[in-house]
Amino acid sequence: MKFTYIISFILLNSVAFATFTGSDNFNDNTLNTGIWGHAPATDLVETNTHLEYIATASSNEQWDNISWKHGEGGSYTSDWSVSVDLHLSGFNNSTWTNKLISLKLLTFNSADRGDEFSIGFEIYAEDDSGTLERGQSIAGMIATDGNFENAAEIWTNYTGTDVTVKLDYTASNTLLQAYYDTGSGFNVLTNFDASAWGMINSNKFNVELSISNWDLDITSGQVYFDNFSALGTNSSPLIQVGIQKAVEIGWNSISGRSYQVEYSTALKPKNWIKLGDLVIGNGTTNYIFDSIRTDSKRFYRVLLTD
Ligand SMILES: [Ca+2]
Ligand SMILES: [Ca+2]
Repeated sequence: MKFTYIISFILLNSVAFATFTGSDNFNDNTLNTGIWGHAPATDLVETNTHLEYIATASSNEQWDNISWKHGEGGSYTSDWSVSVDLHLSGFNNSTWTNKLISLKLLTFNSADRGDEFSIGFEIYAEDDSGTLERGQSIAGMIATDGNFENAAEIWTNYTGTDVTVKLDYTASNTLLQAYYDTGSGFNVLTNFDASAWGMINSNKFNVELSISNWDLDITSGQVYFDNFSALGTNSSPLIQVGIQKAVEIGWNSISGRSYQVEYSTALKPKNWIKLGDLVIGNGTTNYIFDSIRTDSKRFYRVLLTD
């Protein structure tokens, strides 16, 4: 039996796949643009170990957001859950007219921004058809067609500064639920059977952290997100594409003879592992490729088997 050693040492780069699950505690004060889409997000800044919103008042409603890039790996065919801490402090709306600050965690159809399901924390004084309404509340909203004027909204008054909110989906009964926790455990605020949505079998939804500000100066420490978490699996039909390092093994061959390539992670292993099937010699040089995946190095040998 004749064999040849071809020895390779290869260092691997990390390989990125789309996964739904992940988290961010915003503690290193640099927004991770690998996991967050950041447009426009000019007023959302990762600082003081939070994702802070800092802005100057404007009579136009100001809006900003970041989106969880891995969100599009999720679908309504598998369970998932997303949560984040919301903070709102240092405001007094007793003298306000037409001012609002709102933080939201939301999911929506990435194709048309419809089919929105959200939960947020807001303080406001809004002129609603001639009546000035003031309040501070945790609010859940379902806007099935993207029409917020006709959205179903459920809220609960809350005057504290911090709340954890969560959106949760169970595929078996297509149930979306919005939860909040003000320190004594999660309560369901609202829920919705998503089976009415045309996107139920698609993979395309976004997860977003969003801010609305109407005419308020916001200084550091007043408004922030923290401790984002996403749990879930990618839908099975999703095609994943990744770039892997590979090695090409080549050897001089005799036409018609059979060769077996084997590999190992050690130079003198107890057992070599077959790499693919027998290769028939072409009379010049045969080549095969091996994607080495997670091994930092591999050794190869080629056996003439007949
Ligand atoms: Ca943090
Ligand atoms: Ca960061």
